Amino acid sequence: MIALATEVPPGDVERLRAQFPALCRRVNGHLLAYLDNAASAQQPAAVIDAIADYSRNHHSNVHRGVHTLSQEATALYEGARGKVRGFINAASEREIIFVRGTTEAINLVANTLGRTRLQPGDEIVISWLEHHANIVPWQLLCEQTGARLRVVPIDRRGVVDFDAYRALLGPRTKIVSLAHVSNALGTVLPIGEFIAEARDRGIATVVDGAQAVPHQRIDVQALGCDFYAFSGHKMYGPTGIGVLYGREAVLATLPPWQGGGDMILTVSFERTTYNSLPWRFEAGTPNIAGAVGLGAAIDWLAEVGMERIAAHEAELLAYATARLLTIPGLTIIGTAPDKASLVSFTVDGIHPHDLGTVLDAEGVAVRTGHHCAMPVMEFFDLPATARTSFALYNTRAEIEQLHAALTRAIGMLR
Ligand code: 7TS
Repeated sequence: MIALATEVPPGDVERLRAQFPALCRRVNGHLLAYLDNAASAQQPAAVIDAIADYSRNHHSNVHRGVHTLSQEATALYEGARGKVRGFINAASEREIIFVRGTTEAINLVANTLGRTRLQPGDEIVISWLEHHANIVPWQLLCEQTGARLRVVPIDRRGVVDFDAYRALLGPRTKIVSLAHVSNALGTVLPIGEFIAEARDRGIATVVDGAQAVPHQRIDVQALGCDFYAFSGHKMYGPTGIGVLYGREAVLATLPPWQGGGDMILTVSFERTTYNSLPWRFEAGTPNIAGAVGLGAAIDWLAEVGMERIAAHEAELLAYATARLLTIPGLTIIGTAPDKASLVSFTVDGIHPHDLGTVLDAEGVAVRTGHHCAMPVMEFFDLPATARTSFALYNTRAEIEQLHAALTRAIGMLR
């Protein structure tokens, strides 16, 4: 259990909540209980204002103009890169590539590292609990190269089998790509141990950190991974911006992916030379406003403190788990000992979509469906689950609102 001293006092949460305009909304006549944070978290005023300030006062294209606005936009964009570097403790800003999100980050790795390193018969190892973003790019790569996808099994709790993982690693394994935290089950992988096993064998490592970055401090150097991917919109920033961290020694050996402006040094019809890191992987005008918003989210998170966030969310997870288990017929899917602050569940005899619809009528926002993790649903022999996922601003009162709404929904739908 979490020591009381590290929990965020209730007054603190109220002060944090007041900074999120969307949390003050009413939905269908009820106070909004926003419990779909694993999909996208809400944005604090500091993020919204930073984007508005950029758009009002500094908007221009980056890396091109000598004029003042272009220089300001460039400084803001590159300043955001510096903030990301510090946030995940990368060794250099050359290792921080701005992308659209986790999905694009993984596709970038598959299309550069994957396409140049894989031979027919080589193997890529993922796990059973991956989001589709960490499955489909590798399947496409397998089709293109003749490589083979190998999948590490999970158990009934949703824990990835470490021994089976070790047994799968062999001379043909070229890439390991694993979620740090499962979006469908909440399982937290001891990712450092998984990475170490692969690194010892000279295998490239990719981590899908989409669900980890908002909840715990990430140190990519301590983890020792080659790549780490995440999305701005799950960490209180805007959509359309995300990050691929790549270890410089690996990135420097990769060919470009997309071609166009910004990623070149010189172009002629005979020969094009490419820009240095990280711009070599950022073709075209980037999402400048998005990067500014992400930078503001990082500043804001640093002010709140990742340890404080982790403690508060662990407390919410324990409380929600206990409260949900009092509901007859409710089963929690995903019971790993180390879980992030989300709970997937089913209720006997009721389809999750029907539950979600009735909960929405009560102002409670949860996710229902396969969560872009269809193999997980297949493993548990379910079409879908309902999922409540918590952020730093959620409260016990909202969990009570969920509990009451669920109880009413079950009475209505049974
Ligand atoms: N990986 C994981 C573990 C995720 O949870 C998600 C998004 C992605 C990758 C893809 O991120 P994107 O920003 O590129 O879309 N997960 C969810 C979810 O759980 N509900 O909606 C999106």
